[in-house]
Amino acid sequence: MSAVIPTHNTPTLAIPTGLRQWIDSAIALTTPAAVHWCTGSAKEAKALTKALVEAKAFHPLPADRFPNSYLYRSNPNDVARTEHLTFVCTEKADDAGPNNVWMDPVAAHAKMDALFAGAMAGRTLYVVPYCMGPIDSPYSRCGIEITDSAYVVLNMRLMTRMGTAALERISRDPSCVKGLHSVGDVNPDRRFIMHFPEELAIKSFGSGYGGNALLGKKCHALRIASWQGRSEGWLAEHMLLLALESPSGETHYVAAAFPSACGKTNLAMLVPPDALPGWKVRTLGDDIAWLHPGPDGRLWAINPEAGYFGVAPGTNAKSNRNAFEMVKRDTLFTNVALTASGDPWWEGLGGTPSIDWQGQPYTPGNGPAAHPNSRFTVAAKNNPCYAAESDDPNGVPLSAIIFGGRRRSLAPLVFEALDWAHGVLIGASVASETTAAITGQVGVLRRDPMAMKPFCGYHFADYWRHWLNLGHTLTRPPKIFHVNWFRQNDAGQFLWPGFGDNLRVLKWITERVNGTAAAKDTPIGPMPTRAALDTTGLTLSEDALSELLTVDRAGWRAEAALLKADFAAYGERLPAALTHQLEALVHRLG
Ligand code: OXD
Ligand code: MN
Repeated sequence: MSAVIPTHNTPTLAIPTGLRQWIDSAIALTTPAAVHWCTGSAKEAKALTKALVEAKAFHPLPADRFPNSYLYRSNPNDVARTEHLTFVCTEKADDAGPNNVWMDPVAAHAKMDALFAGAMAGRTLYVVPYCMGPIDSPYSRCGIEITDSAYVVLNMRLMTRMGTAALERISRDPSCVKGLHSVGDVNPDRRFIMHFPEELAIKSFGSGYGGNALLGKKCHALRIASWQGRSEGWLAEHMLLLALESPSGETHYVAAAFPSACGKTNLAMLVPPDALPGWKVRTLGDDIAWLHPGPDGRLWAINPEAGYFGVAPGTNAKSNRNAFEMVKRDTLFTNVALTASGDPWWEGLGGTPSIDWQGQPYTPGNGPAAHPNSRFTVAAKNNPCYAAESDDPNGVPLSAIIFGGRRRSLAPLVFEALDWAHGVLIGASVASETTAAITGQVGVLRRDPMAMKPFCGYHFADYWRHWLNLGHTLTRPPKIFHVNWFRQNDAGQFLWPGFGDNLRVLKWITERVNGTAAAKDTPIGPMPTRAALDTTGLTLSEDALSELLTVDRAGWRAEAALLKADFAAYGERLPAALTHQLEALVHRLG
């Protein structure tokens, strides 16, 4: 380490040489005023928080109602993931695939190193060791993020197993992901998020926004990990993970993939309706799951994260009672509004805002008071329905995988895949109307295979092949389903109540796994008979129910034609088995 750099706390642990050299060269390049190795301790978090409050970057919330909680306002130009500035830099452009924006790795390094040169002058460089997954799990993977943002450090502390325990693991196993991040001058013209999967490396410059800056999350646990998973025989997926316990005490583990802001966090923390007593949902994860074939022929899952970076708007005691409770302490809020008494506020909460997300007096004419992509960051253990299995090094065996999207028409409430390969087609067909989690137009239908369009670190055709191959290794694969909570009638009203009532669909799914629920065969896959879907205590018109459980053959034929055109973009790499699945669907549709 350069002698001129004051170091707060060099660790005593032996850091593998390659990593030490990488850290030294990052310090030499970015020329920080100080270097701090993060331990993850409460004392450290307190000191960083205090400094952010003093710098007016953190706004303390009323300590009696929101103890140890703070509001952070990001630069208004930096409020969401920026997919057009997110690159996958593989040696061969083809390996990144048409689903990614590609840049040559040599050019990308040169571009990024020029931006990073001197970028941390006058700032502290934080070395943030983290572990994705339980520290003692063979399925976990580590990383080190170098950042000049104390906000990032505090978020990483909530979102990952961060600090000394992770560094100890890294000192034993140096194969960790190297992430270099600087907020730079938060200039969108100088903002790039580059991934180098072949080097297990990330460089992110010019953004402090979660998905761009908390490198353990989308960058590592999805883009780089999906690449790692392919070479090592596992899957990194954009999936929530939940435990569903029936009144008889039987537990099924379910993973579910939905595009951003389709209610993953709400489903992961679902509160069962009063009409279905005895059912319980516990949360293992709300965003990412890593899936491994187990020695017993089942598919096992861990959640690599340790916290939630959830969308605040729409969260309330009805939509998500658990989230509503858990953010009342130890929470970092980003870009929410404030009430007159200084409490955090967002659309859907009730009451009135006083100060908007940019810190200005709220004027209704100026748009929403909280940014539509405003967030809360909170440790998973704050969740009243946290599943203790989240810390099991072996993970949990999956009974079912669910795919879903936000679609006002066509996709019925729920249908089942005929087998694993058909399930891969269903996953590859996921489409959803866009929301505020990314920059760009809201409400446009886009194809988002496996909800991984923004997150798969390699060519989608190779990814589907990997899914298909992995299925062959499973003798007891999970059943695969597709759901849609967002069907609307001609008047634009939702047909299905959603939220806690989604348990009714989960119940049918686990009963299908047990072989006890009835289904009718349809060209797109088995669907519940009316009697098999438990509607006890639900006020739902017969018309709504029949619309939710009907297959519009003409609409599906048009969908299959669109899908064929979308798949054509993946060229010759497209696995034949997937094409056969699509042909079989067209045949069944008649
Ligand atoms: C997220 C996203 O932030 O998917 O989880 O955009
Ligand atoms: Mn997500």
